[in-house]
Amino acid sequence: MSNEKRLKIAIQKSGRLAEQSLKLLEKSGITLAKSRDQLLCRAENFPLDIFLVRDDDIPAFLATDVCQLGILGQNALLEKQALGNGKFADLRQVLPLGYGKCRLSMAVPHDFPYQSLASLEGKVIATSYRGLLSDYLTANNIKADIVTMEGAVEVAPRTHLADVICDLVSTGSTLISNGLVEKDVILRSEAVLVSNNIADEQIAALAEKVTSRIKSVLLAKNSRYVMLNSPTDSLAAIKAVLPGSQSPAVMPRQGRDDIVAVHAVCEEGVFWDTMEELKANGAKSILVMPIEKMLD
Ligand code: PRT
Ligand code: ZN
Repeated sequence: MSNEKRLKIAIQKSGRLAEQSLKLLEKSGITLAKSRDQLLCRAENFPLDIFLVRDDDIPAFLATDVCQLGILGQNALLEKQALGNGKFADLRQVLPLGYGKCRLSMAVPHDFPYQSLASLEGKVIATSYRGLLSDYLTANNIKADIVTMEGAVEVAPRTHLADVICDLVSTGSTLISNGLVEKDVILRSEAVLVSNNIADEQIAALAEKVTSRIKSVLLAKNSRYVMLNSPTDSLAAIKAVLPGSQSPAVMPRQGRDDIVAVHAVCEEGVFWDTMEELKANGAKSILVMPIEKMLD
């Protein structure tokens, strides 16, 4: 049997981050050998095992070195760190991943007389984020009672369990349908790649390789390859309009000295208004293409 060392990475088994986390690994060239119903899946083509677990358990998998990398919401990591008495202090956010975006916010009933955070003095606040909330209240010198709830936090004011709530919000529709209004944002969060302190050199090198591949996937996802023809005398204006492009390639067109071809990798979104601005500056035959892979 091979005694090759294997990196272990923990991702959410099912829930809001599960699909995208798995897709991100797959796009990074890591394919699973077994079904997703198991706790542990071996990657076929990379010395890596994937643990499919509840997001709340990922910090413990990392802190105990069962896994060296994990993907979870910043909110979940920071909450564990806030409550963990230093147990999770060594866990490091390596890379924001751009999905699972949400915010942890205070929300109050429509008829609650909210002027500022000070309006919460002496009130009862329901939340699943006791650690982050109590740090926030302490930092702002507010004394309030916290009621911890595992779910359905938004019903707490209606059932008189609490005066106000502190919960995750993404679209805001849950708050609206429960007659609540969003106030202070305590934290903005997204899914993040987290690492523990990796002592083993070989495992650290594998983690570095996976991280670098994920970075490349994210960069390619946000980037576009742009090709266009530019009048020679408006080249400077056109270069200035290309978003997030360092140094476009400029090539002569055979038999034409009035136009040049411009090829650029734009590391920001290329929207219709950018294309219209390019056109207004004289650009012709503008092509915008997705990039499949990119390695710096
Ligand atoms: O089973 P497991 O423990 O793994 O999953 P879970 O049920 O604890 O977590 P899950 O899958 O619901 O969320 C995982 C992560 O997704 C969270 O830790 C956040 O980082 C992120 N995320 C992004 C969200 C939301 N958006 C979100 N809207 N997590 C929860 N919500 C809930 C929120 O609590 C509220 O009940 O959605 C409701 C509000 O949504 P809107 O769209 O109506 O505002
Ligand atoms: Zn959870």
